[in-house]
Amino acid sequence: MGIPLQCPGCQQPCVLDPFLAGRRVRCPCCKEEFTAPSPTAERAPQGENDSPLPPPLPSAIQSESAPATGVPRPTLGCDVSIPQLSRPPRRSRAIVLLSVAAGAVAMLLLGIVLDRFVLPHDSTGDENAEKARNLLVNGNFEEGPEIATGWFITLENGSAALPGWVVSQGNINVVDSLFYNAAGGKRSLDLNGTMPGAIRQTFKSKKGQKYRLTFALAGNATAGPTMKTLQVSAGGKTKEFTFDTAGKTRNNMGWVSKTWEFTAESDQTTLEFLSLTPGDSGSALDDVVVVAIRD
Ligand SMILES: [Ca+2]
Ligand SMILES: [Ca+2]
Repeated sequence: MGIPLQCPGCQQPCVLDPFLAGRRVRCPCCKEEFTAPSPTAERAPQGENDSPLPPPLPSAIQSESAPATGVPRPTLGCDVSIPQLSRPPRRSRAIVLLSVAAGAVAMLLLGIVLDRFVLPHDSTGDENAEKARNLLVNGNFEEGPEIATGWFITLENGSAALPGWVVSQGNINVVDSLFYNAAGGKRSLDLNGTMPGAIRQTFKSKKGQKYRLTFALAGNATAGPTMKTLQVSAGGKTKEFTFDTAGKTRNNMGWVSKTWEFTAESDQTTLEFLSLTPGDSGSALDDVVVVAIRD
């Protein structure tokens, strides 16, 4: 049996299905939203001045809107069936919106983390492209005199036995990778032969052009000092680099990549690596690359 009531908005007499008692409903006539009275309120005694609620509409009107499922469809007295308000409470909507926003932020952060720390970057491709543009000859020291496996040779000041390079001070060693691991290929240098040495190479450049030098640096840990130091010079500038061989071995050289930029002063530039380490075990050097770069 329906609950007779009056829409608080348009005052239209209505008959509410008991199914909606105590729930939020909308008047189909004026669209006013209000809470349907509970059965208890419905039976509350009316005062003398209270207006009696209108009689219920014929049950035929209510039953016409019953759904095929057999579940009574709620109706009001304007002969129009009304749905139960299904809009979630504001707090629920806020929670949903916050959840969506939090999810979007989480996806964004996940993308950043994957991009920066997980997904592999094509650094190998970049390095190969840079080596292809290398302005130096034999920057990896793979060309040169034969070296007995697991051994090294000593090149004295003035030697041009290494294609592209000249020994410019003291002496150096060209070392087979079975004596100590090269950064790349089968050979690398010890900038101290039996004493501190230096090597240099001159390449065509363009005055005012900026260049980037990269090279692999480690140290010959066979003998001290532990800290190995070398000086790079080009374009009228110099820069010192150090490498700590503490904990390093000939099988675990700990090669690191170093970068330095300089500007050419003329159409020819000489790049030099000079050992500042005393003794016969100095900085280890491999994979030297010079490329022109934009400002
Ligand atoms: Ca090499
Ligand atoms: Ca040496």
